[in-house]
Amino acid sequence: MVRALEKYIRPGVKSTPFCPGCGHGILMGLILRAIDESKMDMKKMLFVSGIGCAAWIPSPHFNSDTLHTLHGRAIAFATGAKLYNPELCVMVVSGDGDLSSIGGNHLIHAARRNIDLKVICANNMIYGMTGGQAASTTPKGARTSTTEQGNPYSPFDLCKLVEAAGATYVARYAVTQPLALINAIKKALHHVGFSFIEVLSPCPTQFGRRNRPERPEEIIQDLLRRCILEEEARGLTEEELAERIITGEFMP
Ligand SMILES: Cc1ncc(C[n+]2csc(CCOP(=O)(O)OP(=O)(O)O)c2C)c(N)n1
Ligand SMILES: [Mg+2]
Repeated sequence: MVRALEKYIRPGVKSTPFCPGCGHGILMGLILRAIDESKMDMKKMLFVSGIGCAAWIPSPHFNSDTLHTLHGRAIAFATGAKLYNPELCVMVVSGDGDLSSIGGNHLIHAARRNIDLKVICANNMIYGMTGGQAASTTPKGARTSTTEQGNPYSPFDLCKLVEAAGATYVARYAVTQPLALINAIKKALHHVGFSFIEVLSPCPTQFGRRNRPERPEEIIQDLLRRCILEEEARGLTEEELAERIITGEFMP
């Protein structure tokens, strides 16, 4: 068997910590595929992550320099590294909670300054690693360990947030749209300026078990049914769009 991406995996890494049905492993493969197709030299890259399941995507798995930092502070560390060595291609891979809840201020200000970082946010709409608490991305009404009666708050639209703050490449895709996602990551790799990709990644263990759909294959089918490209959404009514998740490139 030929494992085409094996050279990008750090020697000694035999498995990942992700639960069955988690989307983070799919995202991990797609990032490596985009790097491979872009012919990026991993020696000239730095991967920065915070704390959470998503933060394990690059570290310790990628055979490159990785900086596994403090919860919510990945973008702050990444900014420092990029300023110190502007030649470095700095990619931040972390979770929705890490980047937009505790780390929300770093996110918007790095976008405002248009710092040349490639930020990939694995959005499973919950704090997965710590027991399923509500995040700033948890949908209204969703049950989590801290909102047992349903989340009373509306979530951030992360793409609108960073776009309004000043990000210059912004896209959203689910792990069920692998080719579009690889393409978006390739574009972010070549874009100079603050690039942000929101990746919808299922978490059956913490989100699914408290909500519907619950089972991994049902969550995947649900994403396949609900994700719609921005251009396809244009002709639809508000009612037709109610259940849909709009994906695509929003900036430039
Ligand atoms: C200062 C601080 N506060 C809280 C925590 C506990 N903590 C670790 S990861 C995490 C949430 C991670 O959620 P997310 O970034 O969405 O990643 P996921 O596990 O869902 O992939 C929390 C609250 C911490 N490590 N440090
Ligand atoms: Mg999360």
